[in-house]
Amino acid sequence: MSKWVLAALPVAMLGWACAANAASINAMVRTPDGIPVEDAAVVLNPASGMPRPALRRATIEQRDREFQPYLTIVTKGTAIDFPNRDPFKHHVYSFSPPNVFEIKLYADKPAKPILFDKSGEVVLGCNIHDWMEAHVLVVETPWFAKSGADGSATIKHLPAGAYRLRLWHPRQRAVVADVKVELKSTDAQHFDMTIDVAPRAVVKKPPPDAGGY
Ligand SMILES: [Cu+2]
Repeated sequence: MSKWVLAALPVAMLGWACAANAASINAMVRTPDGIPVEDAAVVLNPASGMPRPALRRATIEQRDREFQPYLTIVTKGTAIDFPNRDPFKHHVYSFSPPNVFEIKLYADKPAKPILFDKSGEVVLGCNIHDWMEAHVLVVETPWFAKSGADGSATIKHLPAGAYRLRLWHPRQRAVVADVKVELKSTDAQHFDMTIDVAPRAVVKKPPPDAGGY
């Protein structure tokens, strides 16, 4: 929209235009050696006045004797479904306070989702399949993204304002200091970020025909 058109708009419309959530950030996450890091959480916490997030629903599948996805980021108050897509039972648990829970041996979809109403880091396991591992990061803010295989994570539709940018990974070797971010209404800011991540422990799973296990 050109400047003279904007100037012709009534004041009420301008107010709306200023309030639009038009800023975005993109983070490129790499190891100190420059290798792209997948499954990093990029989280934007407003410096003041956390908005009330809309209630959400998420899904973590058990498929081919693995959790999918490996990392799920949710806003506090999200209910997560744990559908079992395998032809045998799983037994999902978390020992991570304060989000401790257990879904005892089950097939198909459990009747109720699990409510994640406390922020924090949650490790998921399965009592039957030792190698199964997944993570949930429960955050306060509605603004977050997960890096893809290329190490890139983008958060869109951000209101202008001051934020703290948090970088986290389930296998990080050290805590990364938050970065202060100041966003104007139409900013698209880029951040090159570094995090040292341990390799995923390889726990060998038995062949798929091992008696339904
Ligand atoms: Cu299992």
